[in-house]
Amino acid sequence: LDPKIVFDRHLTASDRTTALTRDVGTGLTSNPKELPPKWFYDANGSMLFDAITRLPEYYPTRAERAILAGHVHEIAVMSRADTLVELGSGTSAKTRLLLDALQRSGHLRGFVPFDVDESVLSHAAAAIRQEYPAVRVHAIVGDFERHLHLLPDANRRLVAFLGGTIGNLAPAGRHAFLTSMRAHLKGDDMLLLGCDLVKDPDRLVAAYNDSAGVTAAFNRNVLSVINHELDADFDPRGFAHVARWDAENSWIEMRLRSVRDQRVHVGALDLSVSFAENEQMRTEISAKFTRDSLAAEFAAAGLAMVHWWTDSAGDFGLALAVP
Ligand code: AVJ
Repeated sequence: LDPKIVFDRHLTASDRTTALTRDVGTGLTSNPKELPPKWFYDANGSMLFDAITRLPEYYPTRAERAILAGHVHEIAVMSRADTLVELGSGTSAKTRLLLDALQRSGHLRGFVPFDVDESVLSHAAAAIRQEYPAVRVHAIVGDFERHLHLLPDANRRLVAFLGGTIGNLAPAGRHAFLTSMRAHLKGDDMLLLGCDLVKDPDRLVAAYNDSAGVTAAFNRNVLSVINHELDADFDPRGFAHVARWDAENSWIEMRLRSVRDQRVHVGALDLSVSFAENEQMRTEISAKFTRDSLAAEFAAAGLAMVHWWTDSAGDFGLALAVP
């Protein structure tokens, strides 16, 4: 075993099953039914999301990468971080830009990737170890809504929360997350947060309803996760992908629409639920921001936005904040 990789599991397989069981039990017995987006990400879901990031319609990943490519040096100089923490790190594709810049600025010692999916995390941790032999990797399998207190300490940390994942949380959840983030940042730590911006609804909807159907497969993957992990019998083909813009809440909503009357049994819960034809179940919200709306949410959590960048089209925003 590589002594320079530490692997912490704050979400063991059994915690994961407990949390999934609770979310599915609650979500399938609510009216309307609902499932939280974190359960998209088993090994197949992480792979499908990775494919989404390369779709022509899905601009956020490319826009955020362009911002990082143009400004990582500034970010590295301002943060002077010795440790990069990445929440929801996935395959850590954009991380390399940050790691390179921090390494060039001369302080970098550690990388802390943090993700709910152990499979994607262990691959990313090993790859980063190989590419950055001088960097210690401390990988954490955890839930950023519950486990921020378990982040390892360092002299100066740059906590990156990229990709717009903050948009998966509703306003109350964002406030709780940012408040908890604020509570765990020390004086010299900084938060680097990426968020998708409000824009023409047609482009937003297209980004979540691509013509190749990859997002539809990603959406249905939550049903396969429940089938495998909770012994359920969802027929994924019995559900159609729906993506709609909710202007009032400023978020994209993904849903699964039952194409017929059907019953589903969840073995692990000994639960049977019925879906009416055309009944819709929400599976994700992806909130969209403006600079001002994000700055206000930071301020309400005791964080100050000290820098703001967008890509040239103004599609995506990257904020640097301090406690
Ligand atoms: C990984 C949460 C940033 O909301 O855009 C992509 C997930 N869902 N397509 C997003 C997602 C559908 C993505 N985040």
